[in-house]
Amino acid sequence: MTKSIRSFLLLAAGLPLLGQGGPSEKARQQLEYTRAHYTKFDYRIPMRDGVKLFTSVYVPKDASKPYPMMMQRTPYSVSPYGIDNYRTVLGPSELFTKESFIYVYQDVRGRYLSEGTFIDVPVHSAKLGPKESDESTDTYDTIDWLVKNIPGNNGKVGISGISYPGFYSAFSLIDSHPALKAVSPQAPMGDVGNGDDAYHNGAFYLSANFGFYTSFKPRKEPERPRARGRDFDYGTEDEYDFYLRMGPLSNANEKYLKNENVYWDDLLKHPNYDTFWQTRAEAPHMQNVKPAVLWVGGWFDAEDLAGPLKLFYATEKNGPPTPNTLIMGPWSHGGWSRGDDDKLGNLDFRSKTGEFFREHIELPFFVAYLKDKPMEYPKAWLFETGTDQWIKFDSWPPQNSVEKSLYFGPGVTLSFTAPAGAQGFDQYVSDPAKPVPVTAEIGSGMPGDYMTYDQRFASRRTDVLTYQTEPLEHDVVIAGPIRPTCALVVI
Ligand code: PG9
Repeated sequence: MTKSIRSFLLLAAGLPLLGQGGPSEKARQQLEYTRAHYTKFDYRIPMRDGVKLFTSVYVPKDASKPYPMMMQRTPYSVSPYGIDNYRTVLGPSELFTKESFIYVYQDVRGRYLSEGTFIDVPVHSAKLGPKESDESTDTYDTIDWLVKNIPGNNGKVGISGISYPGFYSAFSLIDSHPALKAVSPQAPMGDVGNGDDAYHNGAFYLSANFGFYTSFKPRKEPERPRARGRDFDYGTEDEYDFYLRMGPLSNANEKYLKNENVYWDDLLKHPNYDTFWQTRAEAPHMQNVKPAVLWVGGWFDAEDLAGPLKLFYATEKNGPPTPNTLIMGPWSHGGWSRGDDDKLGNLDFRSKTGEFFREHIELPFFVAYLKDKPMEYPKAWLFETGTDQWIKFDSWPPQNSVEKSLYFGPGVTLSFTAPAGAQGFDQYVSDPAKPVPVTAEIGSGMPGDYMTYDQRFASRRTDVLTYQTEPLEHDVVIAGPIRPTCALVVI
């Protein structure tokens, strides 16, 4: 698993990133606060098809008033397990822990202590029978049970999650429970076959997926997370060399995965955007969305940049006019959930963008819709890189934006003016024995900030085409969808 995904998953499971000497002093204080102000309960909540989902609930000890419930549904475990073991932070950030909600964490169907069978990137079926379930009905049934059984709740529920938990957050919007009032799908895996995680416009994300699926595997029966190292010896820390030695991807099973991971096998069985992937896209199901939605994504998110944008547009197009806001910041995958985020790789954004988001956007959103403290949100609230400023937009793309075309031209040029004369073409020889690296640095796994890297080391290769405009005579702001259209002919 890549470093960025591994540390992100630890955080997603509410575990402090341990330094060399164990929990930090800050994590110790957070844990002390959580224990002093909340009581933890564990439940196995029955779904309509009888499967029971393991759910941990943290209830404020101050029973003087009712509280809304904030929920996260995850395939990455709701560790730590056991009613005597507490998460250090409750909610999307430590600001929530002190704001006081009832916090709900659930192992999704088929993962860790929940019953049932896990389906990787499951499909939504609009034709479910009364006793048939999918992730939208599991969310509905869970909310229904919580509202009826958790003492001291105010009947309002919010859901938030990043990446896979973001996928489940978006799923909760389908035929949502009436108590679900506010949802923030963050870096949701909205279209895994085209733009998120597996394939980006046809390119397979090898390092990220091989690293992920070497540990994200089917389980045989409900189990707690097991401490695990690598299941096999890579034989090198040089990833470029490792994949060259692997040879064709079909060798991965024989050499390393031993046919134990159907999730990985599915990726290789579907290299094109076929019905397998089309039926897993969430955008077609963003219909008649009723809760308020805060879509969150990072401009430098190498895993799920497409998801928040595609699902925001779909929700906007399909209506009804529920509060539907897009937040995009200068962040890597999940970067907004921790740290100051004033820098990423070699870029300096000159302000603490993550802190700003958590304090002025994320927490107020849930307080507004779950604690009746209304707050007006713009249609889009985006961080413009370059000028390094947050800008609010009443519509997105902006009303004053002008659609422009950039054209490939002779001599690998790029221009806002269509080239004169007949259509041309460029060509290069791609040698599988010398593939193009994504970074000059050889690490282990896809570095989380690699989208900020200087790619000139690659653009000089004869098997890379780099199109360049003449020097720009004025600043250009790109605001809105970028739709590349070009014909790639492989001979
Ligand atoms: N979006 C991340 C991921 C999911 C599936 C495969 C690879 C990466 C994540 O949930 O961390």
